[in-house]
Amino acid sequence: MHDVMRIDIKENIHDENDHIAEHVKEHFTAQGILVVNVMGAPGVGKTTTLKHIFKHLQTAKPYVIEGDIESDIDTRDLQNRGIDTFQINTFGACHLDAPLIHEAIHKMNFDKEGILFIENIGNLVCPAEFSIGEHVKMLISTVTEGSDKPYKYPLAFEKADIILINKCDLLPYVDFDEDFFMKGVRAQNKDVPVFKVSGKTGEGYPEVAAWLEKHGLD
Ligand SMILES: Nc1nc2c(ncn2[C@@H]2O[C@H](COP(=O)(O)OP(=O)(O)O)[C@@H](O)[C@H]2O)c(=O)[nH]1
Ligand SMILES: [Mg+2]
Repeated sequence: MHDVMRIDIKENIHDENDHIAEHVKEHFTAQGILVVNVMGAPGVGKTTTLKHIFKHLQTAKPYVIEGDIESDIDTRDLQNRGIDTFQINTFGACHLDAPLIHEAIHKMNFDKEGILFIENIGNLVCPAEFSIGEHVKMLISTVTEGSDKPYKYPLAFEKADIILINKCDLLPYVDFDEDFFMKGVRAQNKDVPVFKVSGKTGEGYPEVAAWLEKHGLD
């Protein structure tokens, strides 16, 4: 009988990813660029949020990497607004990883200090597992998704450095139990700041932009 050696592939993949992520982060820290990993389910308002935040940045220049399985709809929209945006299509993969970002940044031009927003693939599971060189993980949840999401997707809420509750303009029309939601958030993440925002009315975004501009590169 042959000896069988077990290899934990998942662990090896994460080690390699984390190594490259650390390199990417150091690269951006040296350039004075804060990297924000924007995560959330499809349609929670990730792109809408970016457009609002850009209006309120006082000094930081915004850059964007758009992660999508297919299409460049968001990238064209942002480029038409004058934002330096680079498209990554994963053609099936459910999250971005550090090697993809490493490859992308060598094709981009960062001429000024600022903030690089990386809109991850719309998904509440896989993106939370992979670092991509970010300083900040920004998780967007919505009142329309239901208040049980912190209980069902705990890792995303545990890892978040900032959480936005979006679509607050729809609160009168949905049964969103904010106390239950916040109890679930706090069970995973005691101190994470939570901002209530609306992509429809624009409320809450000045505070989010100010929080990001104050964030250090550590
Ligand atoms: N009512 C309402 N609709 C929103 C809000 N934010 C985004 N949307 C809409 O939700 C849809 C998805 O938004 P988008 O930014 O493309 O989401 P993404 O897939 O997470 O990037 C669009 O039709 C937006 O206009 C909000 O705060 N309130
Ligand atoms: Mg989008």
